Amino acid sequence: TENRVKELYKIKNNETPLESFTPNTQKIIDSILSKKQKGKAPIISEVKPASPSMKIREIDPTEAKRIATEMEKAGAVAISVLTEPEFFDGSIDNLMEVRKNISLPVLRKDFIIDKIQFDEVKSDLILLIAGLLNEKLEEFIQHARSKGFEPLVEVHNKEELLNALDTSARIIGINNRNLTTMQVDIATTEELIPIIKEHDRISDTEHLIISESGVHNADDVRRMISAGADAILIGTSIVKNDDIYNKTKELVD
Ligand code: IGP
Repeated sequence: TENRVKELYKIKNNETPLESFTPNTQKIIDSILSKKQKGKAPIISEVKPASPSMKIREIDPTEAKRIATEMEKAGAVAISVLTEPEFFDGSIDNLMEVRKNISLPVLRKDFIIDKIQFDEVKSDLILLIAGLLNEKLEEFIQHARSKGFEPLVEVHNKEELLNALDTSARIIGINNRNLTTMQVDIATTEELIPIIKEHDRISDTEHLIISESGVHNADDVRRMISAGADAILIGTSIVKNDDIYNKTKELVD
C-alpha cells in the first residue's frame, strides 16, 4: 500500500490540482443543519464504483460529474467520492472532476495511512479510519487540519469510538459495516450514538454524527435519524439505480 501511495503521489505531484480551492468545514455543518430544519433528510451521497464484493457501476470522471450533479439537484448535502483504486475502483480524477463541477462540500473516501496522501488532492472533508490509525489518530487529525481538511473520523465499535472521543475530532462517522467480517447492521448506529451523546453531555461538547453504510430505503433513513444521526452516508443503494436523481430525492424527501 505504501508503494501505491508513493506511486500515486509521484503522478499527482507534478500537477497542481485546484490550488485555489479552499475547503470549508462550516459549509458542511450549515448544509446539514439547514436540511434538517426543513424537515428533510441530510444525505451524503457517494460516488462508489464498486465494493470489494461487487461491481456497482462503471464510473469515469465524466460519469462521476454527471451522477454527482444529479445527486446535488436532488438535494444531497454533500458528495463523497471513493478514491481507493484497488478494491473500490475509485480514482483521484473522479474526485477532481466532481470538485470542479459541483458546489456541495466533497468528502474524500480512501484508506489514509500516510501523510503523503494529504498532498494528492484537495477536498473539504477527508476520511480517517480510527481502526487503521489507532494511536496515530490525533496526529493525523491535526495534520489534516493543517492542510485545510476537516477529518471525518470513522468508527465501527465501542473501543474505536472511545478512542475517537479522546481526540479533537468534531465529525464522527459510524460505519454500520464491520470492515473485518463485512457484515452490515444499522443497529450499530443505534448502539453507539448514546455513548457519544452521554460523552457530549458530560464534557459539554457537540459532535456531528454521520451514519454510514447499509442504508437502503426511507425507513432505514428515518431509523438512523431517530437514533440521533445528523446525516446519513449512502453509496450502493443510490449508485446502483438507473435513475440517480429520483432515488436520491426519494431518500432526501
Ligand atoms: C457507503 P453503502 O453500504 O451505502 O454502499 O456504504 C459507505 O459507507 C462505504 O462505502 C464506506 C467505505 C468506508 C468505503 C464506509 N466506510 C471506508 C471505503 C472505505
